Amino acid sequence: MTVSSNIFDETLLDIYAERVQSTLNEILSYPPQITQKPLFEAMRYSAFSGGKRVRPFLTYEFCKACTNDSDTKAPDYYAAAIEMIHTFSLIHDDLPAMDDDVLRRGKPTNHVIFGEATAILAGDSLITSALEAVCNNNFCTDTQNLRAARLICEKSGAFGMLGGQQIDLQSEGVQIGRETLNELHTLKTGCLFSCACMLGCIAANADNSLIAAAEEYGNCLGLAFQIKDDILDIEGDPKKMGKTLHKDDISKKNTYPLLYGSEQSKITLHTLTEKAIAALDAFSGVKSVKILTDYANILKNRDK
Ligand code: GRG
Repeated sequence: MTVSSNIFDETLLDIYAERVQSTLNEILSYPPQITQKPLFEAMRYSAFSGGKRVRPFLTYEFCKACTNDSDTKAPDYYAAAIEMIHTFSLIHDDLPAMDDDVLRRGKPTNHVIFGEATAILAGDSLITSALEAVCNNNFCTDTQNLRAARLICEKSGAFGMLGGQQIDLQSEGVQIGRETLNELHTLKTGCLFSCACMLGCIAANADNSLIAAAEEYGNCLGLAFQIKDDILDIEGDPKKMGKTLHKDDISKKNTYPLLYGSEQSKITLHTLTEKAIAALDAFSGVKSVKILTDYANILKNRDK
């Protein structure tokens, strides 16, 4: 499907969502008679339960910003892989041992439907399948695939998203300073965002200066996204959000609005969005980068 517009229009979101949907469908396919069928059903349940597909969007758009080619299939498996890692994190985050949530995207969480043990395995299998897909990307070279796989491990592992989750657990009910709060959210949320952006550049075989700019954009956007999420946890509409709200306050989580108030958090959200947009200067002269500018503002103003 061709994506030719350089002005943001909502259909772009649908086009990329469809593209990642179809790649996920291929990666998560299984023979009908397979004995471990519930595992595949659990993986597919969360992969197709109505996520916004923010991270794949970033992978596709950064690839386009580097190549100006919206039809290349190079980013397809990378975009699906980052969405699978994101899906794993949601399944595990909802488990009784973590946030113990029964609702996600307006539907029962994975463990509520499939049981805790299968939900754990579904999350684990999404990680291994994501990395396998990256290695099997025939539209990139082995060198690109190795770089992509290593990046996903770094950004989602103990020095990345999982490290952020650990800091979050350790900090519950404890007063933390701004530096630790930034570290927590940069790792927990920013890392997958920056990874998604960088994967698009890797798919395009872009040079390191563009990959570094994509990382900066992703880190700022991810942090902004988390602050917005925490504001929505207080001020949002539970129907639109599709999850239980006000849990941060109840479980004494360290969030920007709870530590610094809603107004100050909105200022920080705006500043970070502008900082993300400024990182796009590295792509000067690239027409399609306007979409990434607009997208940063769309995420800032989202209501779900
Ligand atoms: C592996 C247990 C474990 C945790 C890792 C990422 C994470 C830490 C936990 C997931 C829950 C969470 C609050 C993450 C912060 C980032 C965030 C706001 C995720 C929600 O992302 P959206 O809005 O989700 O893109 P959809 O539903 O649209 O896919």
